[in-house]
Amino acid sequence: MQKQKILLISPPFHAGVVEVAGSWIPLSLVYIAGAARAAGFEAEIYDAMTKKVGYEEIKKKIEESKPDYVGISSFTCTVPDSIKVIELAKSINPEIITIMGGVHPSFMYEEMYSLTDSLDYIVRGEGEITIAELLKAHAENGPLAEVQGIAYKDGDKVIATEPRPFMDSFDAQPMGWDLLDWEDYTYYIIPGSRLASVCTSRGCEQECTFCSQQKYWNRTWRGRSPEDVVGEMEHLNKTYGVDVILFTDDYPSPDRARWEGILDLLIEKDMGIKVLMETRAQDIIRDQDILHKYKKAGVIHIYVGTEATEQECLDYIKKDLSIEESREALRLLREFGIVTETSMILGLPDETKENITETLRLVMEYNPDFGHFLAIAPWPYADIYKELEEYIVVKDYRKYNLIDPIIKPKAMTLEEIDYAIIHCYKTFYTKKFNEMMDEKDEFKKNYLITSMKLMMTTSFIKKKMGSLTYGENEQMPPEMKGLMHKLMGEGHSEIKPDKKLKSGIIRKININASISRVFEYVTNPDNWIHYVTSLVDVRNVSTTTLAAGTKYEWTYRMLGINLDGTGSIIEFEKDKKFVMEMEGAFPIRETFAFQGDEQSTLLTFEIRYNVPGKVLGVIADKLIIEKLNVTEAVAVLNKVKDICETGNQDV
Ligand code: B12
Ligand code: SF4
Repeated sequence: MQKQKILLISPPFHAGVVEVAGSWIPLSLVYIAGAARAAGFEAEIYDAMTKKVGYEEIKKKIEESKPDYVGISSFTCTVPDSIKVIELAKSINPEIITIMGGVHPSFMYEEMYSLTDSLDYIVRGEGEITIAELLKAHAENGPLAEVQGIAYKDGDKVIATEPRPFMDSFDAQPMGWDLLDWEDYTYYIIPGSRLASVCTSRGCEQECTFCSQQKYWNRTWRGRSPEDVVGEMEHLNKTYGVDVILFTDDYPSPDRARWEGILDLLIEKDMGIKVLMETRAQDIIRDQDILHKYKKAGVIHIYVGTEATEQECLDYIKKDLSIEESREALRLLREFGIVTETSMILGLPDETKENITETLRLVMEYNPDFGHFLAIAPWPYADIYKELEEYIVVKDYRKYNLIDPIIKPKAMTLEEIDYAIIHCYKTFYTKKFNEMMDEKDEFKKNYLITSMKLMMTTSFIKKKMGSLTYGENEQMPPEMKGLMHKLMGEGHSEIKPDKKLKSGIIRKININASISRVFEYVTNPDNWIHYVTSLVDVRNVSTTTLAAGTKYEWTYRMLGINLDGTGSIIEFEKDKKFVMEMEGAFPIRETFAFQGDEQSTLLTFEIRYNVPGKVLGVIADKLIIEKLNVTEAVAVLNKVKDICETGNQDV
């Protein structure tokens, strides 16, 4: 009998913060795929999040793969996109069984069934044993009620079976590493690197009230043995050339003996793997006598969750931490040459402008290499939720991304919170620019500069700090502009907006369709990703409001790199002309001119752009030469012709 197949998909959602630094492994799916295969099923992974593809590609993938089951992982801000994916699966084939896992559906299973009719099962909590039992029970018509840790619908009733106890140990799990497209995973800060994720422990015994993780793992902690962890790292290194690894653990180091065992083994194996991780400030202080081992074992970057700079606030969110501990931990890491990152949670109900000013002052004093100023997101299953509920003014889960403010504090508006966050970013990074240029450690200096460049060219930071390439420079403090020139090289000024765009090509095509049909098709933002194949996402634009001045955001994929930018419609003359200008790595203007009648249309397409000089160096030149050339223009025109003539998007 042919094996049944599960296709595991990551939701195509992008908050644009952590993704700036790398393209990350969907580790939950690697574990689930491994467990499904061990249970006798075929498994496939489609990492739509990392591939930055849209629903059209996901649809194609599902159609090609013909799975019996589609599984998706979801946390709160990815819920709407996860639902869209399973709805898509059902629309392609209603026989496909859909399964969701992850923190949000695990707690909010009733809600999930109220949001969609396309969801068959939820795997609640740790997934490996549950998925194996669920697939088997389903395939063999076994009793579902006996499968621990799932939810499903029986008529109108949502049934949740009894919780699944955590595995005693999760050493030696079967993994689906071979199912990943390894070319996709790299840590942009270290060019040419191959990035993977390893989970050395699960859970956390702390009780921070804003955190979903301690709730998810029921305030338990389990660590894998050092041999198992390092063995897996060695396998990844040898088999896939992995040389940068993120430890996904919430808290990898509470057990010092185990942790030191991992460091010792890494030192002994000397694989040259660089490790990125997070831990608690207290452990850094505890480990000051072995911080040299961290460094030697390859740990290059540590995130320490400081969360707040006022003791009162730390106590309120039950963060068992003192201000002094945060300060000391960051100081120690600096002393050992490890890159430090931390974040502050802003926007709790009692937040005031004065508090935020003080938080910023103290963060500057803590002086981490990277600082994040996050808007509190009230996960509906977190301990703090009840206290925050009455202050919630935003319900859209997509915005529960730690960037968009959700809570309106008593004494501040949402706009004020957003502005305060922007102000914190600007002030903090202006100071950082200066320090970075003076950094003595060459590795660290390059690391910081590359990170900064990446941050500057992506939508989130641009939104927060003003465009550093051109356009919205007004938002950038003058001293920062100067530093940016220094950072990006002398050519930086050349990518300022030059409305007299120089280079360009023009191509024309005859289309056997009416001018109104062609105009309508070309100008509909929903269609842009269909006829411009390297465009992977267009955001914040509505088809109904399109006019000169309409703005939008886009993501392009070129030479395997995703580029974000903003665009605006410059001219919109019905059935005559459509001009858009895009701002990102370099300015591009695209003009579509329409001539014709009810029967046929002559479509002229012109691309103009500015060569950005030395600024983005070889990459930009390659993009211009290899991509924005005749091939691209002709491909666009052919696609428009094909679709307008046949009405079929898939041609
Ligand atoms: C790596 C990571 C990422 C990566 C990759 C995510 C991915 N594709 O998996 C990247 C960098 C892209 C990312 C981004 C973000 N992340 Co993130 N991320 C993590 C992190 C550190 C590890 C996730 C992981 O791999 N865990 C290891 C796996 C094995 O565990 P697991 O996911 O829990 O999976 C198990 C079970 O949950 C279950 N399961 C999970 N999924 C499924 C699916 C099926 C079908 C089944 C059957 C079972 C199942 O089975 C698995 C095995 O037991 C977690 C924190 C953490 N420690 O989990 C945060 C975390 C998930 N991220 C979070 C957030 C907020 C974000 C961002 C919004 C941050 C930002 N502003 O940029 C963005 C949003 C996504 C985006 N694209 O922009 C939050 C989510 C909070 C919440 N409750 O909703 C977390 C929990 C961090 C935190 N401490 O708050 N993230
Ligand atoms: S914030 Fe960190 S330390 Fe606090 S409960 Fe969550 S995982 Fe644990």
